[in-house]
Amino acid sequence: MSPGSGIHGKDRWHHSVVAETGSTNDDLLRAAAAGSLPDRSVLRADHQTSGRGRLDRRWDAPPGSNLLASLYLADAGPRPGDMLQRVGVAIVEAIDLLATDQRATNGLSVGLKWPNDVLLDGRKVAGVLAQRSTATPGLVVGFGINVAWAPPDAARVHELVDCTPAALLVAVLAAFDGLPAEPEVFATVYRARLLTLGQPVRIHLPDDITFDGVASDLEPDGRIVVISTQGERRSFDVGDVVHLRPGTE
Ligand code: BT5
Repeated sequence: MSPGSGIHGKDRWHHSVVAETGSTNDDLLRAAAAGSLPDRSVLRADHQTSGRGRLDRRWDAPPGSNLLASLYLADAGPRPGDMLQRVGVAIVEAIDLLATDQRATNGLSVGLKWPNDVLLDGRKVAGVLAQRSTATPGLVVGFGINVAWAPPDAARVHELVDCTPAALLVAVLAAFDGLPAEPEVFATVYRARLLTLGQPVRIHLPDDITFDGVASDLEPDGRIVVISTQGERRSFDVGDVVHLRPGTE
């Protein structure tokens, strides 16, 4: 199984920066459709006027304060979801590495909420959004990391370490390239960064149906296994889940 060009191709990233755009994901999808985008393109914006979250939600950040970037991977491999996991882990590792370098000592820890929200001190510090190019086999993976600003109840990297969005992007790309290519080895790394395992969760399914239990395992294909208090074991795909909430709700 090929893990995809984004992993094999340890050649350089094709890096662009813009002061303002609508959405870096939209820009790369458009360039990919026009056939003009090299593999491993990366676009960073100081400001997005219509930053996207999943399911048509918004991603907010005041101009110049946060890291807003997208990667284009021309061949994302047979399981594009793996790339989301890889970017999520790369963000966690980059923040961790900066904290180690700066000997950050306030004890705030960073990790992943399944499938790939990044949490700092239990609050969301980064979100990842993958979108397939309709015109090419490529995948655009965008990420927003709160560096100097966060909305209420979310976290900022500056609570832990001092860095600029540009420096953080370099650290994320280096961490991405340093991840193990072999899917089985990477799965171990992903699992080690996942805070959700062992947590009580509520799975929100369509039609207002919920399933409560403890997130106990991951299937080899990335689905999360939840065991209810009655002992019922079910696996959920990200596509089935409306919202997953670790905690006691
Ligand atoms: C995500 O969506 O977490 C994916 C966010 C991806 C954003 C990047 S920025 C670069 C690239 N270009 C884009 O246009 N998008 C990508 P989701 O899980 O749906 O989270 C969105 C929800 O998080 C919103 O409904 C808000 O409630 C909340 N939110 C908005 N801005 C936030 C922020 N800066 N920090 C934390 N939460 C935020």
